[in-house]
Amino acid sequence: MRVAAVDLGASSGRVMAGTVGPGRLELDEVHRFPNGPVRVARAGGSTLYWDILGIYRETLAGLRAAGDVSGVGIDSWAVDYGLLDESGTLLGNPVHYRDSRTDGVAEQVTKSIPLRELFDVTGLQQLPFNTLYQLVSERDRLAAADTMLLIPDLLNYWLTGERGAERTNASTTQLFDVRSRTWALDLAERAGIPPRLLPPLREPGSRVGTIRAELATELGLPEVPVIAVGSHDTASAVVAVPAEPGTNSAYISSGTWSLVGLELAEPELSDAALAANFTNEGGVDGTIRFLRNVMGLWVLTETLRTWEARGERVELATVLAEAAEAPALAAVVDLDAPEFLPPGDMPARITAACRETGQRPPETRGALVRCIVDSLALAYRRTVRQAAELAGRSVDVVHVVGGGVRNELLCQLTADACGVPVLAGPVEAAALGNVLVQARALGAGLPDLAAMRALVRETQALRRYEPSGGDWAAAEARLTTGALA
Ligand code: LFR
Repeated sequence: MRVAAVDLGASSGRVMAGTVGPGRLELDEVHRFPNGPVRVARAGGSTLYWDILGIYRETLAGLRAAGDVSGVGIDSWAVDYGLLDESGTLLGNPVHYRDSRTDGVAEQVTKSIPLRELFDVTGLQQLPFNTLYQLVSERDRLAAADTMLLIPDLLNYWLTGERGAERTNASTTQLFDVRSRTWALDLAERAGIPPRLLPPLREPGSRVGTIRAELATELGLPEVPVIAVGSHDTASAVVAVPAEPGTNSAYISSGTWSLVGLELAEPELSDAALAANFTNEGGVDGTIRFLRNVMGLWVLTETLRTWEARGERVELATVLAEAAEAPALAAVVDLDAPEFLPPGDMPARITAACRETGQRPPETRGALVRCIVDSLALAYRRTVRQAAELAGRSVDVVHVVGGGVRNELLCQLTADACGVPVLAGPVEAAALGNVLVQARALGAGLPDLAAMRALVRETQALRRYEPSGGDWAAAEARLTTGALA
């Protein structure tokens, strides 16, 4: 069986043709395109947008390139959305979650809806860009809107004409009740968000509709079903984590963000989970993705962008090789600090963070990249340990999936920092999870997550990294005590 998986990341989008059969799971990348924020001026400032029409155009180009398939599924980053009026017309261009429109909004909302209550209902971590806060930031404009569609749901609407909200992505909005698995309509109302904006929910694996006939004729696309996969990219990536049943494993979905956590059967809503800012996002087959967002490779790619903007030509492979030679744990920073969220001059921010904690800032490019990679591994260590403790589990192996798998230095340092083996792979976990859920929906067997993961283990290249030491506890202490390196 052959299906098309559209996997949209914050820095690139790709369309994969996936082939599934007994002992067979293959991806063929038929189209890849850059994605990223577009800053546009307005009175008194600027707004950071997504180029949503460009994304749609490239999605169509990819589907055309995929040729003959039996199904289509779309996953993307979470939380962002487009608003439609009653006629289905897009009202304004979707805003990027790194835009500053949500500055201070969470603080304002939690004055009237206490954080403990918000967490109790939604199970969600506090991120300034949660859909709830984005909608509140544009509350005055919502009167004109009839429906809010998250990015994959919006593209699905353009492909099929059907409106709805796929559940795993809906669970990231902070408007979704984690226990009843329905929209938290009461909470929406109290936050001033019209409940009519929240469309009917659909389960991953259900059928959204069929590619519209005009599109099929105009573009030569097959008139095939569009399947609601785990449309949150992290939900799809977790489907393809090749965990063995019965093992104590944690996962890190490592891309622009690093999503670090465990798969649970029930949400973990304790005060301690709230204090540690963990989230309970909805997974495929009713699982809970108990995890925390760690800033991720964003800081590294933004660093390269800063250097390139200054006219310095920098190759990722070269600076990573320099970083591998640079002294270990010479300086570490807390990558979860809010100053690393917006686009900008990361080297300057890292230098400032080192000075604030009394550490000597890195002086070469290799040392700066080493500081980022060491700091990421340190954040993984802290988060894996917290997740295990909060869920009352032990962790014997850490699975790393996503683009970060290619970063061998990071994988080794993750094993060192966490003190357990790392199993790295697959790289294209989100696309594989997308393909697997479609294949099941279209009748390819694969009854449950265990069967899907067994197929991933059987067919995908995985690499094991053994822990080799390092004084990570001392490095961790430096983030707070500011002792000189
Ligand atoms: C990863 C991801 C994260 C989400 C962030 C913003 O691509 O989907 O899970 O918190 O992007 O949407």
